Parts: sequence; structure tokens; C-alpha cells
Amino acid sequence: MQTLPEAIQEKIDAFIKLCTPDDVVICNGSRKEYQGFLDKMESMGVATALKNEGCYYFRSDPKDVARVESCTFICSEKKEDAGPTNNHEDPKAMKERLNSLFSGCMVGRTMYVIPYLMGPPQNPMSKVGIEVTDSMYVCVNMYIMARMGEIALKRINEGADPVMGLHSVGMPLPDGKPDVHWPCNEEKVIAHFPETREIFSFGSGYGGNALLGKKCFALRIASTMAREEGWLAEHMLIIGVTNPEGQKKYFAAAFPSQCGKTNLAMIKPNLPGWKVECVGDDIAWMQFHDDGRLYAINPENGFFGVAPGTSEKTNPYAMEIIRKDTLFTNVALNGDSVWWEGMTDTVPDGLINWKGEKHDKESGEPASHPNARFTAPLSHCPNLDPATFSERGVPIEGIIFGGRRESTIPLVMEAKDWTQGTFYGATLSSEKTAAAEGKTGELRHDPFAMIPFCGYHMGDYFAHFLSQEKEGRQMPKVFSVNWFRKDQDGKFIWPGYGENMHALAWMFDAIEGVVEKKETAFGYLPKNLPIKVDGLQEILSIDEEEFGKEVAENKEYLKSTFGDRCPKALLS
Ligand code: OXD
Ligand code: MN
Repeated sequence: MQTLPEAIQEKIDAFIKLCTPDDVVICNGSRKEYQGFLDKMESMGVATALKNEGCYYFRSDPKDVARVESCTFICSEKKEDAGPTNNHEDPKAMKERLNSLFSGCMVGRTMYVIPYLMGPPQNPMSKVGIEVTDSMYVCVNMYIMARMGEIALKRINEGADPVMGLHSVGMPLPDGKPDVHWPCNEEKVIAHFPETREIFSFGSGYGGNALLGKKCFALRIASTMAREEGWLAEHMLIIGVTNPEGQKKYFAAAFPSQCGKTNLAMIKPNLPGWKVECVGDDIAWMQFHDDGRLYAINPENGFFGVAPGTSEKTNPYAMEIIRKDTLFTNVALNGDSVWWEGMTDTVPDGLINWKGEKHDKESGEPASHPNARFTAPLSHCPNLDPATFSERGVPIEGIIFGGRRESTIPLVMEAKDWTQGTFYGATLSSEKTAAAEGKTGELRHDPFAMIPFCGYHMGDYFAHFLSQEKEGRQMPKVFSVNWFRKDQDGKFIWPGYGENMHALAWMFDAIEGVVEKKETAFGYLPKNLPIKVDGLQEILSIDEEEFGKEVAENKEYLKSTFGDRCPKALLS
């Protein structure tokens, strides 16, 4: 039996009193425990074992398939501290609502207490959390995505203060009522209390709504901790790039959801002599050290990647990662293996779609949900960077901002200074995708790709980012990229994937100061790249008039959205 420090036990006792589960289990995070959960779910018909070793298939309720931003709240004491881009609720009012929602919500279920560590065990930047949940699906996903059990308990017992999270699928089972394959509730609430560093999530069992270590802790709560403590919690991948001479530089890159972040994190370069290694594909915690350099860690221990579109062509490393020990959710079943749109050119016969029905190829409906996911261990990544779990983190020399834009934004450009770089981040925008609810295709402003994930006022966030520039610090160079420009016929101009290495190599050499650049008021652009692509010069240039208009519109957006809390330096 595991024990917890008294103060933490008291909080858990309060959760038990509120949720009234039939049973309580403190997870030890062992492989045996993990396998036990999977076996149990398999016997219940919730998980399907697949042909590949350690691989399982899950299907969610069709009403629970993505993050629910409309039900996600920042409950800061003052409304203005949540800012105009978050839903705000008064903490007392929200606690009342939560008390009523959570009251008796675990009747007939077991409560699992998951102590977990975000970040490499040896790294002082790592942080602990406790997720209390009634979902075994959450337990097995947390096992992969975080470091769960003893490792975190040890830190907690040594005095680390965990971020507390209470999660329930919101479907009690009174009087022996039978369970359903994916319990959830029509009413969903994902509430964050930045001042007390607590998370309450009700009604959804899916992804970022339910795996509280990820978006809720590592971004929303961590961003508020980072602001207070002077570091950065960012929606960024981390990669190490090595040039043919063997020099290495690390980059962090922010892209809105479903813009190819995982693919870039695992890029197999199509440029002789260059190597890219992956530290993380979604979240970076970064801090300047005494040597004046910015160091980053990946707080996660796994990949929660979007499956559709992943193939041998788009992401061969991901295809290798998911060959074993992987959980698949909402993909299509293909006999005893899985399939999704984009995996192969032709759709196999006999698929079972993500809703559990025979797939009708003629229907025009996809067989997998567009936000179907794989959950797989970081350690399976064939190009995992050797410093991923280091005590110090990795030194970041370049920060990249990229969106999905059909026009205007060039393939790659370099900001002239940190302020212009912060402007690139603050004005990031992208055409909408399926990771969150809403209409796809619309242009959405997504500063720093953090709109759904910043735990406080974005205007203050910009100021915090700007304030990182200090005497004695080696500021990373900042870049903007866009792989998604289209020609007049609506076809993508840039081949993308492995060829994105050309842009990475240019950025690497720009940091080294060994490239030829075109100077514009808005940043530096490559004169050329050693690749044959129709329309290359078009995407290596900006139309200064069109770009100037975009900049003016962006300033208007920043002013009208963030008002006085938008730093003046971004508006001048
Ligand atoms: C994600 C997202 O799930 O950004 O990583 O939506
Ligand atoms: Mn993400």
C-alpha cells in the first residue's frame, strides 16, 4: 500500500468524500499494473488487443472526440487575469458548480490516484502532479505520457507540492447499473484554478480534456507558474539539428494543433549529411540558466499524436514508434490491426470505422475520426535525441513559429531581433483543423499557438515573453515558417515533410551567420535554396504591400483584442 503526505492525503480524502467511489487505488506506475488495466479493459470489451505486441484499440463515444474549448475555463480571482481569449468563471461560483457535478459521480466506480512527474527524473525543472480519476483509459494513457507512480511519490514525499487534478467521466453507476464502453457526460467542464494550481475535469474521457498532465498542467497551469517564476511553458516541439560538419543546434517550434508538429519533430531529412533528432513533439518548458543560454525540457514521456495523415511517406519514424506498446483511439479497425486515412493510398476492404460500424467506402465519410490518436512511448522514437532525459535540458538557439497559411506568409524568414520575433509569435494564425471543436478552414489567430492553452491574459504573456531578453543572455534567433502556401490552382507549392530540412538548414546557417539573406522591414529571407520547386521564388519572397497590410491588420487585432495589456513594443 502506498502512502502520501498528510496534507495530500487530506485533499484526496476530500475528493473521496465528494465523489463517493466504491473503491480507491493508489497507482504505483508499474508495468504490471499497466498491463493489469489493459487486461481488465479487454475483458470488459473496452480495449481490443491488436496483432502487434502491446498494441490496443479504443473507440470513444462519438460525442467525446476532441478538446472542448467552449467548456474550458480559467478560474482566476480577477476576470481580467484570464484575459479575453479564455472563458472565465469566478472561482467560488465554479467550485459550487463542480461540487454539485462531482457529488457522487464515482458511485459504482473505482477512483484511481495517479501521482505523476512531468519532465525527466534527473532534471530540476521537472514538476509533480496528482491526477485522481475514475477512468482506467486515463490511467493507461498517463502511464505512457507521464512518469507515473513511485518516481513521483518519492518527489512528493520529499516535499514537492503537486498540482492536484480531479477527473471524472461523469457517469456514476448506481444500483449495479451496467457500464457503457465509453462513459462520458453531455455536460463537460474543464476548470483550471491558477492561483491554487488545481484542475477539475468533468464529463470527458478524451485526450487533453482528461489526461491532465498534458494541456491542463504542462501548459495552462505551468504557464502561470512560469510567469511567476520567470521561465517559459510553451506549446512547442523540440529538435536537435546536426549539420554535415557535426555541429549541433537545438530548436523549439510552435505550431497550432494539427499543422504537422509531430511530423517536424520526427523529420527524416531529405538533405545529405544533415541529421535531426527529436526531444519532444508538443510541449517545451524552457528556462535561462546561469551561462546565459535558454535550456528546454520536454515535460512529457510519450506522444499523443494525430493518426490520420501519418504514413511511411509523411512520418516514417512515427510508423516505427507505433509498431508496439501503442494505444490507438478512434482510428479504424482493419482485422487485428489499425488503419486511418492517409496511411495507404487505397482504402482496405472490410474496415470497421471509428464508430464501430462496417465502413462504407462509398459514403464519403472517413473510416477514422480526423482527431484519432496514437499514444506511444517517447523511448520508442528511433531518432530520439540522446540529451532528451538530461539533467540540464537542451540549449535552444532557434525558436520557430509556423501556421497553416495558403497565402502571404513565406516559407521561412528570420526576425531581426527578439521584439520582432515576439511579434511573429503574437501574430501567428492558421486555418482551423479538427483538434478542437468548430468549423475547419476558417482563419484563426493563434498567438504562440497558445490561445487554447495559456492560463492567463495573453497580453501579459506577450510581455513575459518580451521580458526574457536581458543583459548577458544569448537570445535565440526567431523564425517564421509556412509549409502550406498554395498556387493559383489550389495546389501546395512546397513539397514539405523531409524537404522541410531545407528550411531548417537555412535557419541553422542563419544562426551561424553563413547564409545570404534578403533584408526586408519584416525580417530576413533566403536568397535561394538548393532545391528545384516550381514557385520557389514566390514562397521565398514577400509582397511587401500585401505583407504590410497583414502586419497592420495583425496590430489592429492585437490592439482590439488585448487592449492596454498588449505591450506597446508589439504595436509600434
Ligand atoms: C494536441 C493539440 O492535442 O494541440 O496536441 O490539440
Ligand atoms: Mn498540441
